[in-house]
This record gives sequence, C-alpha cells and structure tokens, in this order.
Amino acid sequence: MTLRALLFDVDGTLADTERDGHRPAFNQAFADAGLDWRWDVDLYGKLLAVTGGKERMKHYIEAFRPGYQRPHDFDELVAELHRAKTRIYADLASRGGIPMRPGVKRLLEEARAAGLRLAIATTTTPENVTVLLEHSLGPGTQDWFEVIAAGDVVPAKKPAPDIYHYALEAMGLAAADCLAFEDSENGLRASLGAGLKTLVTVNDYTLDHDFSGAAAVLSDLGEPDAPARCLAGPALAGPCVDVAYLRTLHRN
Ligand code: XBP
Ligand code: MG
Repeated sequence: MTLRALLFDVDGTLADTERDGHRPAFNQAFADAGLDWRWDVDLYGKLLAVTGGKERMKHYIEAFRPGYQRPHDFDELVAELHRAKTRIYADLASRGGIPMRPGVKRLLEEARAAGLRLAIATTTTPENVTVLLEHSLGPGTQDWFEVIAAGDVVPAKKPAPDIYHYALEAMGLAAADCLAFEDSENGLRASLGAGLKTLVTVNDYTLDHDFSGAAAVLSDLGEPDAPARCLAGPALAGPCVDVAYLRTLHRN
C-alpha cells in the first residue's frame, strides 16, 4: 500500500478560521441586517456542533431562540445573511487576516516535493477556501490542490462522509491510498466514514472532542523551532510532522 494523496479539511485544520474569521463575519452580517443575533466565543463553540453556515444559523434559531417568529421567507433570509457573511469573511481573508496554522505550508511543500497529490474536502463555501489559500498560503497555491471539494457540492455536510467520497472520486483514488487531515470530531467522523486514515490536529474549540479512531492526534503539525506535541498515536521522530511520519501512519 503506497501513500499517494493527502486530503485536507480547511476550517480549524489549515487555519484557525472559526473564532476570529467565520464568527465575526456572521456577527457583522447579523448586525448589518438589524438583527440582535450575537454569537460570542462560547456560544459559537456550541454552534460548531452543526457544520455549514446556513445550517448553523437555522440550528441557532431552533436551539437558542425559541421565541423567534420565523418570517415566511426564512430560508431566503438565511441564504441572504450567508451571502453577506461570505463577502465579509472573504474581505477579512483577503487582507491576510487569517494565518495558516504552524507547519501547514512546510508540510505541503514537502509533500509536493515528494510527489504526493493534494486535495481539499471541506464544509465551507468554495470562495472562502480560494481566498484563504491565495492570501494566507500564497499566490497561486490553490493550484497545489487538484480537487477543492467544498460547501454545497454534496447535500449532506460533515459528519457525513459525502465530501470525502466526492473528492476521492474526482481524484480517481481509493481511500486506502490517502491520508486525511482534520481538527474536529465531525470532521473525523466524515473522514473515517469514507474509510480514510486520519491525522488530527486539535485547536481550542476541539481539544475535548472524541477522536477515537484517529491514526494520530497532535497539537499541530509543528515547526523545527516550535515542536508539535503528540496527544495520541505514534511518537514523532523530530519536532514536526514530515512525510516520513505520514507514511508511518498510513502503513499502521
Ligand atoms: C467548517 C464549518 C463551516 C464554517 C463556515 O467545518 O463548519 O460551517 O464554520 O462555513 P469543517 P460556511 O472544518 O468540518 O469543514 O459559512 O461557508 O458554511
Ligand atoms: Mg474543521
């Protein structure tokens, strides 16, 4: 079994987008529309249980605003708020306001040099991905990924495995040839559901999630001068995740 490709989640995995990216963009869209919806850091952590921005807004109304009277065009209101939120998020990302997580660029460059194929499998809106890559990873880097599978291209978002099935099919690869990268329980359920071995890098919102079934759980991918911590799975040979470590995870 040879490792041929790496499939990356975006939000929380490539970059810490949620707390200081998506969350303020939602809040700005709500305020601009004259709504009193306000998602603080703690509440947003709870709302992350539901993936997808439109789905998350509906979940918020259902679970946290019992008195809210839905207008007859509620779905259109949600869609319009989401379009506004996407514009605000894209503007923030295009100013380079959302840096890549430690080790992401280094590992992507090493993987490319080693001939590994790259793809993205995410719940977020496609435009959010391309803006983030262009401005935080670097100009032209979206071309590093032969498939960017994102958003509403599949009807069921993570934890459903559909987005991973979609990406694998587009690449013409079997799950056994690949390794996935995730940061959350919903993401891990999706990748495992598609039969992918998965490396998890945690963040503040996902530290307490259940990562059983992951090939390894790490603090981050690490840099030579900022070592990653291994929380579960095979120990790292050095300070950071490299392609040799990925091959070990894939073989195990
Ligand atoms: C990402 C998400 C997304 C983003 C917002 O989950 O849950 O909903 O928070 O994106 P994952 P949109 O990292 O598991 O893919 O507002 O564009 O839907
Ligand atoms: Mg994620």
